[in-house]
Amino acid sequence: MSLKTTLTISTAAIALVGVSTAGAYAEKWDMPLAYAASNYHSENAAVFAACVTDATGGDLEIVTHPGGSLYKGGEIKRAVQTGQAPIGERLLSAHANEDPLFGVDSIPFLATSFDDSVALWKAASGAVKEALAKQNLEYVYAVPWPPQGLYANKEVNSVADLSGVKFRAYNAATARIAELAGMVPVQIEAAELSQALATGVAEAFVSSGSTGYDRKVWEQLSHFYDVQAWLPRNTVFVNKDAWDGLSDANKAAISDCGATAEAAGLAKAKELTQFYVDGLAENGMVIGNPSDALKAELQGFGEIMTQEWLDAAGESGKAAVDAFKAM
Ligand code: PCA
Repeated sequence: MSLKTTLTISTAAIALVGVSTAGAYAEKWDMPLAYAASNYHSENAAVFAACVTDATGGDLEIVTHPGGSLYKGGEIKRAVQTGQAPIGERLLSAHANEDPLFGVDSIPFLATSFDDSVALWKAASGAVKEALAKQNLEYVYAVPWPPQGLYANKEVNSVADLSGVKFRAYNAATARIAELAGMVPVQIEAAELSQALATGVAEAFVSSGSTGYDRKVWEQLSHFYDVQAWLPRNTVFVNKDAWDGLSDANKAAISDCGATAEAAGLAKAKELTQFYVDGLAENGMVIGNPSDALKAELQGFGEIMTQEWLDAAGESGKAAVDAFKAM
């Protein structure tokens, strides 16, 4: 018997043992993630996956695939809707063109702190869950990114300084800001951001300190303005058919581990916000607050975009925003 055959047989034997100890219906779920393995969202998802695997005694094993390695960010939601992947994590606001409710967390200057982000989610998540259900998706948990600021390769004192700049957008809201500011939007996933900056495809963007830090954008860009414009979320969802096929115990494991992950992810985001901004500064970037002029102009865009969003989102959108404002 050749060495290769021996190895193949013993691997098969190990696999069989694995199946028999994990129970007759043991399942393995691959979970695509768009962001880097070292990012706190991805680390939190790995803890969530281990939590489910443990809580089900291995009956349902979840394995994360960070960095867009299984599906790229832009493909993850469709992959889960169609059952190609049973579970996944996605920046839901990137799909606001499908349903404006998915963009409730990216309305400029509506909810600009962690506390407001939590309150907005309390007010809006019911409607978002319903919108997901209409697309064959079961909501599990969502975790915010730190507040969004402006990255540029030069000093920016007003919107006029941004005219004609190539701007990396990650959703419809960021593309709309680019349009309002006379910039040229280009949709790029975080995984491709460093390359886009290095090749001059993009020269500026809006994101958190987290993504600037992960992508080492100090290699191309010089300024970060801590605008604190909104806190978008990554959301984890399960294919509805896969969900319906689970035992009650396994559903409970996902829900419980999801609730834990939502709280732990939020705490991590808060804890790391300053660390990321400090990291940008330590690597030579100029960190500042936006000038009064820039802030006022961006807030003007926020007013326009809030109205546009309310018009598009209809009754349930308005109810969510009203409930948030009343909190
Ligand atoms: N990082 C993600 C979305 C929001 C954020 O802070 C990104 O830039 O893709």
